[in-house]
Amino acid sequence: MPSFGRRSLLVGGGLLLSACSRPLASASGTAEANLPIPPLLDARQQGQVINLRVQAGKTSFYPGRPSDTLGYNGSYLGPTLRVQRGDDVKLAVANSLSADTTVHWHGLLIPGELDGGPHQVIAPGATWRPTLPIRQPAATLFYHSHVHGLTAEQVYRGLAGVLLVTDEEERGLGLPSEYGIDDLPLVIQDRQFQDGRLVVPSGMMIAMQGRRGDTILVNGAPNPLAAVPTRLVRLRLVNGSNARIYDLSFSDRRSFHWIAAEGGLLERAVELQNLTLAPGQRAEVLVDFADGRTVSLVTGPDANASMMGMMGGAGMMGSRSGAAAHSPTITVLRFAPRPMAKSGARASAPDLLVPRVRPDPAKALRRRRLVLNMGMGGMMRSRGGMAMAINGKPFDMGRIDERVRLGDMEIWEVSGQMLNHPIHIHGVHFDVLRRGGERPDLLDQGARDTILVKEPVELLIRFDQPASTAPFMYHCHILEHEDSGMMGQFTVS
Ligand SMILES: [Cu+2]
Repeated sequence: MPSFGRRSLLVGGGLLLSACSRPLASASGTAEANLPIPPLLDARQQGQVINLRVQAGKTSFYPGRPSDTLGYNGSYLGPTLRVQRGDDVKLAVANSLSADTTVHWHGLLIPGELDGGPHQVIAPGATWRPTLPIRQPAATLFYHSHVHGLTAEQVYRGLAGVLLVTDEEERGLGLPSEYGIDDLPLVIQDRQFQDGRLVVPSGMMIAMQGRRGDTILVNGAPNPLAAVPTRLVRLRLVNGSNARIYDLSFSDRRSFHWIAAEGGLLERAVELQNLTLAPGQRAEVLVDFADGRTVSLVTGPDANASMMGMMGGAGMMGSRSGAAAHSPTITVLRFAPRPMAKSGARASAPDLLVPRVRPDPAKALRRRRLVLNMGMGGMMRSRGGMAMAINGKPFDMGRIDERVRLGDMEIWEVSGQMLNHPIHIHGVHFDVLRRGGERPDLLDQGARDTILVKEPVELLIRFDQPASTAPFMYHCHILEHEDSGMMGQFTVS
């Protein structure tokens, strides 16, 4: 624990983002930071040109305690980018760091050479100019660094942001859509602080368990307070943590409606009381604040916490980083509903969202099997003593692991050793067919790009994006596992 109380340090804690759509003054006179809202860059309003500058800076998560951080167009995290289906958007990403970086458009269905994976390195001083064709349904996506070997540290220090795709179909549903008012991006991250300054833990246990922290940040603010209107509000939940899996619910156990997974809107809204969100996953939910009561979004223990205990993780279980992972529930952020100007959005969640033609598993032409390996000793040994690999092979930039035919449908059976691992596959959306040989879980539905596996999970995947000049990646989204070799690459041609 830091040597001083957290609460007393939060006054003015919203200094981190250079521009916000909402004043940062304390709403209720409490000492909590208000929720910062990342600035919105709408591609249409910018003539379909978006400029991002990758930069180093100082962020005071706590007043008078600057930390060394990274951000896009700011010192920590980046603006929310909004693009429309059917448009072509020109990006210019300038790297002003002294290290290589990349920007991966996580969830965007675009060809391999535009994907921003480890092969699209932006050297210090260079600018990368991809034109992104947006040809997919409305969704909450995620952009972040994906430079091999440094992904975990660069994301931990702040290189991540939200990317929104919109379309006519989504706008026709009357969902809450006033950015920063009743439509809130919430990037949830756990981070480790010492005396109010961000620290970057390292070592063998970190490679095993991923970097975790005792403090939860939302949009870069520790445990903030969000002022929301006393009506239906849409939360776009983004797990931007390196390794932590959240089990999210409300402190009063109120139910909410889950309306979108990584790939976009579901066919029907699903009423839930809690929702699991693994690193790299996103979920959109509708929450009714009409009763005006203050309520908190809280999380239960990490689904991997008990396994990490069995690994004897001293670093994890010690006083510095154990608290957040093991307390029964901890607060992510608080909501203070208050009357605000009326909107045209609907008052309650719709039952039906968007129809979707589900891919037919009978059309799958091939089955592949991926085992995410985590082991010690033998052929699996690596520098840190803990070896990360897929199908026994640690990641190699020079090796193509799988070759897929463009337009084909396949079933990939993915399982993970020791922990629950969030598998992310670039360039595709997929459906979960079976989990552990049974029907998928309620939370497995929808078009997905990242899903938790331990028991074998069958994914039905259609490969519609070419990756011939540069391959796509598949990897564990526990970023330290990815950096340590739990990643493979495939071509589509
Ligand atoms: Cu993993």
